Amino acid sequence: MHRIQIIDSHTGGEPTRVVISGGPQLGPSHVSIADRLARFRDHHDRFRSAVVNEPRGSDVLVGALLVEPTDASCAAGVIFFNNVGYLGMCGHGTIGLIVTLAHLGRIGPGDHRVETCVGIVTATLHPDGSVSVTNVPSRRKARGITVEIPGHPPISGDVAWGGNWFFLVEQHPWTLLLPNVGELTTVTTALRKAVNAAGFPEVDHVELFAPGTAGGHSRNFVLCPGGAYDRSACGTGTSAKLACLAADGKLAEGDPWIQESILGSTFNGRYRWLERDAGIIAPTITGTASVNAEATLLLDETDPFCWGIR
Ligand code: PYC
Repeated sequence: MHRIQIIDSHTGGEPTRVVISGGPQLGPSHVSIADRLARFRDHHDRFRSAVVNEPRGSDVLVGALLVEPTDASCAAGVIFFNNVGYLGMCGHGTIGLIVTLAHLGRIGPGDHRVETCVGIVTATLHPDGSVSVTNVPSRRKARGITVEIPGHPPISGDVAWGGNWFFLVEQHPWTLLLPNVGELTTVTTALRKAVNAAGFPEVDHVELFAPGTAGGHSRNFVLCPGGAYDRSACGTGTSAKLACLAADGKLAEGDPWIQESILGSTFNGRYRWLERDAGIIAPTITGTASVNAEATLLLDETDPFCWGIR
């Protein structure tokens, strides 16, 4: 029987499962996190499925494997994963990870550097328990890309990086309300396929926007790579949004941007310029997470679904 110790939390409704112990051996701490992710993917992918997929998890769960950082100034290294693969960065997951490490008594209020496979982020645990994540440098790659999906008018959006790749759509005919998630999932899946075919194969998240309804500047619906929608406002998606707002001159450096999720939970965003001419920003996303389970997963090879339903 293999045992995996986990702590679950949610950030604005979006769950994170941090693997505390029992994970695969991915190599020594001088090996880059990106290379350890490759080893995870190539040799231990069934572990990913066992942790986040049914019957122990669900399509919406994001896993966070704690690993030794290569950079000694970091409090932790982390590899994020989901129902279908691996994530470069994860904003809600980093907030969940920091709250989990605080829950374990491993960190206290203050700044903590966290090494991900796409770079080091800085997470500040505030005395009130909220967390601000200064994400990897973010930027818009392409503006006003128009695609067509069957049965709908042409849709234009921007392609941007916020630790993951997004297609961000402001103008569209859909209503961003929870009862519509079925339709929203269908159209954003079609949009992703269309934008991939239009020369942006890297895009794996799609983000629709509408005016805020709970006091925020905007509400979003975010399709994640495995087909689930983000219950939170999506930290990397909000970073990509800030990069677009900055590039368009619609939000000044340091000004607040409140991004609502489809549930109405919020992230507070702001940015500072890193390279104004190149449109590169350092986004900071603030949110809260709640720990809701401490558990041990049991992997019994005689269980026909030991490695998850794939
Ligand atoms: O918060 O960055 C995020 C995120 C990505 C996928 C799910 N959540």
